[in-house]
Amino acid sequence: LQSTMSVEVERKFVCDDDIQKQLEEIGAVCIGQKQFQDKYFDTPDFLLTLRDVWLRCRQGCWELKCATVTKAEDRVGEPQKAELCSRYQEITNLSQIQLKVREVMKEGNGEKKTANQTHPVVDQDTPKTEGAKNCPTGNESWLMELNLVCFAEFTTQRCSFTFGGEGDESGVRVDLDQADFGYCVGEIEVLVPKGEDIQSALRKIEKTAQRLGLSGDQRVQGKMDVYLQRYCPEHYAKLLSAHIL
Ligand code: V4E
Repeated sequence: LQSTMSVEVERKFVCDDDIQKQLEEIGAVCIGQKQFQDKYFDTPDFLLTLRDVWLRCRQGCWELKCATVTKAEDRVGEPQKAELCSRYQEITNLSQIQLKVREVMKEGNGEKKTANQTHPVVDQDTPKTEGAKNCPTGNESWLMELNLVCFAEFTTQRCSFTFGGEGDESGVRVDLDQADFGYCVGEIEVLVPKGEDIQSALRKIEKTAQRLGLSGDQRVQGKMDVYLQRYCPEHYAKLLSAHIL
């Protein structure tokens, strides 16, 4: 990621056995495979995830994903399309992550939040050296200070595809993920830089989904849904009743 602030718009899909062939048929090119380990953190009473805020350490780098709109707001306008796609603000600069986490925790402790936005996008300039700053030095005392503990840990094998040229699919990426606890899922995603057009990303994702022949009538579970359902049923139940998952 170049910027520490962008919005990830994505749609998950169930991948069948010939998905790789289908992707190649519509002009997708495999840009590589990788394996990464994710560790997700929250307070023991789930202060962050119950607010749709996801703190993780991926291969030693910190990332925070925050819902930019609530699920209810997402249904206004174009119901079918919006519901299938999720939008999360991504923050990768460690001090911005810590700031945001503290802010969310304060909200969780009874402070009022802004009426229309779940998590307003904070407009801060990105320090040019953010990559270096994010690499943990082994000093993770901020986690203890904020009472954050690891609640999920898994490894993913990912095969990524993109589309060349300037066409409808430019900027669209398709990831095929296989988690080590035995779950596979596909994602069509577009990363939208801070302040740029989300609608165009939604249209591109929709177009790619159509070309892959995906029907939009089922809710597809992400890796985290399946992980929590299997290994942390209490946490899972709480997120379900809060309509986070
Ligand atoms: C669980 C969750 C989030 C954490 C990240 O989940 P996801 O994007 O599925 O992981 P991954 O590995 O594909 O991350 P990437 O490499 O793309 O950055 S962010 C939001 N949620 C909640 C959530 C939801 N509301 N709905 C669905 C279908 N999945 C997850």
